[in-house]
Amino acid sequence: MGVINVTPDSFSDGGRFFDAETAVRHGLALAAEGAAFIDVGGESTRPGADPVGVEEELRRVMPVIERLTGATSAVICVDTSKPEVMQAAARAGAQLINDVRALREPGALEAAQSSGCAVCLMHMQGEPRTMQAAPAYQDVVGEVRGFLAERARVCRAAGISADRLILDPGFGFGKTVEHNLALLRHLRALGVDGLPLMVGLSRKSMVGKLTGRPGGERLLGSVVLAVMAALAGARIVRAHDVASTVEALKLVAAVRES
Ligand code: 8Y4
Repeated sequence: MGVINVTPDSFSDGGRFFDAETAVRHGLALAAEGAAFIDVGGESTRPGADPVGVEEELRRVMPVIERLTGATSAVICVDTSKPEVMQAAARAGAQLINDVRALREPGALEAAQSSGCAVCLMHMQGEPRTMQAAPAYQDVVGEVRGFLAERARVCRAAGISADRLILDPGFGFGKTVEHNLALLRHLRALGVDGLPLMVGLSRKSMVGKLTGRPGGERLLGSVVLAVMAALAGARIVRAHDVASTVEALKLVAAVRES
């Protein structure tokens, strides 16, 4: 899964002017590099980020989703927690909802169900603004697994069939490096009912903390973690550097399938 951000921190002018064409070109490039999914997100979920309103989020993502769905065979994924954005994106042709709040916002469960989209349910402790202040668990693997199992159960009870569900432990979302390492070490134990697992490790602070590399120099570390996650059973890898990640995962697949 390739990522295109349409949040102000990704615009050189600080977000006053948003160029949908540039984002669409980026999305098409990621598809050409081998991304099966393009994730389009208009709410920054970085640690410390402020919430964004529904009108602003629609203004950011919809022009990009509308143009991309007609222009690529990659599956378009909308990264949102808002029911209005889920519905609008689905009407424009998005087929996957990536919700870091796992459909816990009011109306989100019903919107996702009626959209017909598949859904990635992600674990997060707290909210983006404060989640990295003091992450704490008794048993991080057990608690993340329990949360994902419960959200999957709620989704199925709401009419979202198992073949529409993907689970994600949410690396970095209310987790210390030690928590992230425990989750990656025990990724297989996070499996619930055979549902596919997605991981996002690309460029995250964990890579920086373990290698000493700043944001722009985390490609090698990100690809190594992607390979380790794939070997541990991850089925979808969310990444910024699609060409390198796809190349690495081709090798993983070749070794495993021979
Ligand atoms: C540089 C750029 C450094 C971006 C860090 C980041 C996940 C996710 C994010 C994830 C799922 C991010 C929306 C964080 N991470 N969705 N979203 N799983 N499902 N940070 O791990 O990429 S945003």
